[in-house]
Amino acid sequence: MIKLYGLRMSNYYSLTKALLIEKGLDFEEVKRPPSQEEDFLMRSPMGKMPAIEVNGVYLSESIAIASYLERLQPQPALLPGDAMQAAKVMELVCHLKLNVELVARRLLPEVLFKQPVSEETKVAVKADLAKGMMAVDRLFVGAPYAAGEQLTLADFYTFYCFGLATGMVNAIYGEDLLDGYANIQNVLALMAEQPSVQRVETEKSAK
Ligand SMILES: N[C@@H](CCC(=O)N[C@@H](CS)C(=O)NCC(=O)O)C(=O)O
Repeated sequence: MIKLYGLRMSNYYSLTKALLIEKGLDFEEVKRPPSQEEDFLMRSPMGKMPAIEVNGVYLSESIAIASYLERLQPQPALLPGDAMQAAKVMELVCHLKLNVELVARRLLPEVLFKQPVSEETKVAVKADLAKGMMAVDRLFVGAPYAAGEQLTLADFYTFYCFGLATGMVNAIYGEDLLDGYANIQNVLALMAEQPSVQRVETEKSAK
């Protein structure tokens, strides 16, 4: 049985949980807040959630976990069979994660923890996000899914990366990050209907 460590409030924990459900794998959720304590660092060396445990082996980083799950349970496939098409999906995932979510995350201390972020950071984040959005837009297919006809990992990253990024941008700048990005909005709407995602989101509010 796979153990999933972290908290349901985390977007990457939620994404990983949705993938486990999508793959039909048995798993157990173990509620653990992120920490720099040794017992957490041995699961996740940066002290971040999520991490999984399989037969006593720990694995952190959602992309590494997604890659493991894809090999462990190939069906339903969340990457195309063609090597280049699969790499293009991962390219989109990287840009969503590194150039949108991680950039918007710099605003998180002010939005969630009332720790003010400097004006300099807010200006820099806005400029970096504009570049990140252009990069994502160049790669995003949205017909109907993020990478084309097939539901892939990119759809799960779209849902959970923009879940955080749109909230941060709205709270700090009072703007809609997805204004003018109808294809991304359509994927968010599709993913909100995906049963695995619905279960994750429903269980977030449960004890
Ligand atoms: N690159 C990591 C990011 C994980 C991440 O940012 N986790 C956040 C919660 S969503 C966290 O644990 N933050 C606490 C901290 O940084 O101490 C992944 O994809 O799994």
